Amino acid sequence: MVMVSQGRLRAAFARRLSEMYGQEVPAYRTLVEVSQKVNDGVLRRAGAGAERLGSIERVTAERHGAIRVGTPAELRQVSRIFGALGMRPVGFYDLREATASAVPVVSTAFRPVAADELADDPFRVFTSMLTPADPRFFDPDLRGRLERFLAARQLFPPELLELADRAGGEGELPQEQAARFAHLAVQAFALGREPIDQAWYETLERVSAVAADIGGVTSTHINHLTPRVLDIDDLYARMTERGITMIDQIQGPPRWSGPDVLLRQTSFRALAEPRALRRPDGGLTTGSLRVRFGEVEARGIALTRTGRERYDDLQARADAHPEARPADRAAERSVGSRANGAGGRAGAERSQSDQAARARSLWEREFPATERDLAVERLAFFTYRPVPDRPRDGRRPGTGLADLIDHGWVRAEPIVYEDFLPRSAAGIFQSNLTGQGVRDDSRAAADYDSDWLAGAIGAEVLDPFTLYETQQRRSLQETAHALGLPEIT
Ligand code: OOG
Ligand code: NI
Repeated sequence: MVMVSQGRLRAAFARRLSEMYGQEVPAYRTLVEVSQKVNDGVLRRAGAGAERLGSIERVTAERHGAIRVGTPAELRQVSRIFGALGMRPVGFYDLREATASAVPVVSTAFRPVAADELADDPFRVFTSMLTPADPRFFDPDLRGRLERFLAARQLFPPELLELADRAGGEGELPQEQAARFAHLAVQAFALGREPIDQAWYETLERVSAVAADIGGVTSTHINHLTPRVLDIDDLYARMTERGITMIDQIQGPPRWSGPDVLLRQTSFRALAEPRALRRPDGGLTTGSLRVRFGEVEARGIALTRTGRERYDDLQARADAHPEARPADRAAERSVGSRANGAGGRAGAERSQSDQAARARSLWEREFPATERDLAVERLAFFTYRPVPDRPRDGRRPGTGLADLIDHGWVRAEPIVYEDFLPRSAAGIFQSNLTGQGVRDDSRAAADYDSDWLAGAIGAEVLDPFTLYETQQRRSLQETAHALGLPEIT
């Protein structure tokens, strides 16, 4: 019997999902096509340097998706399905107050964690769960109706979950069942066809478009599928040339002359799609909903906690520039009224490009501009290796990392950032919402944290920093051993 490993199952699922999404959302095909052109260009320009943050095979196949579910029980099922693909929950993101719009969710990302699995196919899914218990969004009556609605629906057929458990338990599936699993899983994440209860959907939409997207329908869906590019500024320009209106901003670190770190993302709103709606009088009608969008990203080196604090601080300072405030406020206000006039939009663009320029100059001044400095200052994560043709003149190397790198004993290879950024994620949510919704800040938030999420999923939620740290530490130990050093400091 031919068996399919979890890794191969993950790659097959990601491929099929991409086919489905390409059929349903034509703009995604354009995005993939343009991404490919951008990557080809970088490869031609930069040669092997283009592959410093992953082989071109990995980068070309690399995607992340996003889904949203309603209850801990649904999240546990999602965890079983992604578990079958060798993906574990990593990180806790609380997006509830990260935007001006109402985004009542907490999130994690399911992804592979081992370096070889990531190198093979790093497919990841940003997964959000609704927080009906948060009284800032839902009053007791609405919460009760919402929870009853969610409890009555079934997102995943039992056959899919059974196959998932088998793949999860045994680490593989026979070929035929693997194909069946991939088929059922892709179906489960396609856009639902069942008519939507219009009144219910609109009730939720008044509170939050995200709540309606999750709790107003009887199914879930992939809401975007993001390819990876090696030059996101080039991609942004090319998409704009093709007449696709991108959001005003590339989220994350600015374009600058130093190494790529963390994650830069940008997105565009997908077209409205026709959906069957059930009117209050019971009749059917066709409405249109915008629930899917396009996104693209460039990935860089993972930062340590200290590096991440530097990043957060620089971003906050680029935003908080005193002269920028009034313009930024105007830009925020204009988000909701984009359709009404070009003035607000031009203002928003100006303030966005000012923000980008400020961020860039801050970075050029303050952020280490070489991988070497990021390594030595312990701001970013690397895999360390002994240099094969290191000096062999009988001298003993010192144990300091800086010396070892500078004198040709040790090489540092960047560890790619495999996770998400809460601020960017919130920006992605925000940029694709229609109404602002409402959040009553006079009420206390319901508590949700990483431990709560782990309890809900019934599995450990891994800490991204710990994963990178472990990988780095192991490589330092192995390198020390190979060089006959007690340790590297
Ligand atoms: C998820 C948005 C977050 C990202 O790349 O930061 C995200 C969603 O809209 O459901 O995908
Ligand atoms: Ni995304």
